Amino acid sequence: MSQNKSGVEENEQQNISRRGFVSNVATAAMLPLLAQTKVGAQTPALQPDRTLRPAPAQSAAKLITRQREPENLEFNFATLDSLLTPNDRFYVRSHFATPNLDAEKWQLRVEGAVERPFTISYAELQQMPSRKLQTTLECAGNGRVALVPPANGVQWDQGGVSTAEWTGVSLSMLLARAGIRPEAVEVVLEGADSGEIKTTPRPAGAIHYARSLPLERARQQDVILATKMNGSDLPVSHGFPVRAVVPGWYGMASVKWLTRILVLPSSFQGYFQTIDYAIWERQEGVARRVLITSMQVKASIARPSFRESIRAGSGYRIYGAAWAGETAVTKVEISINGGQSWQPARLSNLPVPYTWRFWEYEWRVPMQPGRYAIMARATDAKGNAQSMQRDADRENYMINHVLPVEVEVA
Ligand SMILES: Nc1nc2c(c(=O)[nH]1)N[C@H]1C(S)=C(S)[C@@H](COP(=O)(O)O)O[C@H]1N2
Ligand SMILES: [Mo]
Repeated sequence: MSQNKSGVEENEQQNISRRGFVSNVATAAMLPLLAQTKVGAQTPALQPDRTLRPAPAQSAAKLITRQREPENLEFNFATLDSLLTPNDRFYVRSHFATPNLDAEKWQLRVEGAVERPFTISYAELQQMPSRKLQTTLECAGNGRVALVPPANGVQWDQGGVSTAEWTGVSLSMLLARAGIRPEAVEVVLEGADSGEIKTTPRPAGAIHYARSLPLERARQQDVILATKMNGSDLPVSHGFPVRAVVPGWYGMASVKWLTRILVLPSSFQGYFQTIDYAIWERQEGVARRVLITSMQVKASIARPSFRESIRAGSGYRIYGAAWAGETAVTKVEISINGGQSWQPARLSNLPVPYTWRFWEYEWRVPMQPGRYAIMARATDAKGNAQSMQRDADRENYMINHVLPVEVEVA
């Protein structure tokens, strides 16, 4: 692990090489997710903590660089210790160079299939009534490093996910002010960032980052245009001065550096809507392209970390977080034998809508030395449990099948 100028850990190579680690458990094709740092003896107790905490100064808490340009930084999931991820530990996922916007000059244009198109300034937006919303954001490519064979895209380990409290104005207020015309069906959110796509198929020139929401979803009060993250102005990397937050959906819907809202009378066929951030789905035997929306139920293990050495006969606390997008996590189960049998984990904080829940499990570590495959599997309120198998039609997105973390008991 080397340090670059900004002090961030560089271990992409290490992760990629670990992909080849052969596991002899039931899910051999799925690679253990790799934690960067051993949590060690002074593991902080998981607090049912809804308050904000100052970012700890330890280097272990720093973001992991996956890509420098554009900026793609991963939350160090092994350091999970609070419900809200401090801003300087929150993962960053950007497709183009980070735009440096001046809040004084920033303007948001609302136009398209509306009665009264208008432009609003930052100061004006700040004067509107705002709401606070806590939500877990997960990149749809989170966990991709585990896919075999390797999938295209940023090689996220477990940390393409974080949670924050956002403050902002409901998108619905701006839509109401503009007056939605009857033919409107979707609302496109466009960012100020732009660039060229490097993989085919692709448009010939530069495009902006843009995603749409069905009108129905766009009108829900909990879709907000956030100006604050965990009580501070949005950091530049997270969309300063204004970003959308679409709770319960994968991160791609929460458009950063928002500068335009375009109401459409038809479904949006943008690049990040149909080519990227879309998967295949089979219905009645027909495979069709489906856009990615709601986060799927998932439990991730923060402790132990990959290949951690654990003392035989000891008591060991396995823990992590689980989330389920627009619905609630109802159950997390643990297996220490590669999925042959499962025990319930304890859900350790009260459920907060759209927000991950901590879980923990006291493991009485066997006397028998050897390699153990630890798994966590979550179930949501709709009865969906995490699959044991990867659905290949999802290509490089929506990675929520059960992944083992292998440890050495010695
Ligand atoms: N304008 C813009 N918005 C964007 C993106 C982007 O590249 N440009 N990336 C999206 C993706 S894929 C994710 S996962 C989230 C990440 O938000 P974060 O960087 O604040 O964690 O932002 C989304 N919004
Ligand atoms: Mo993402």
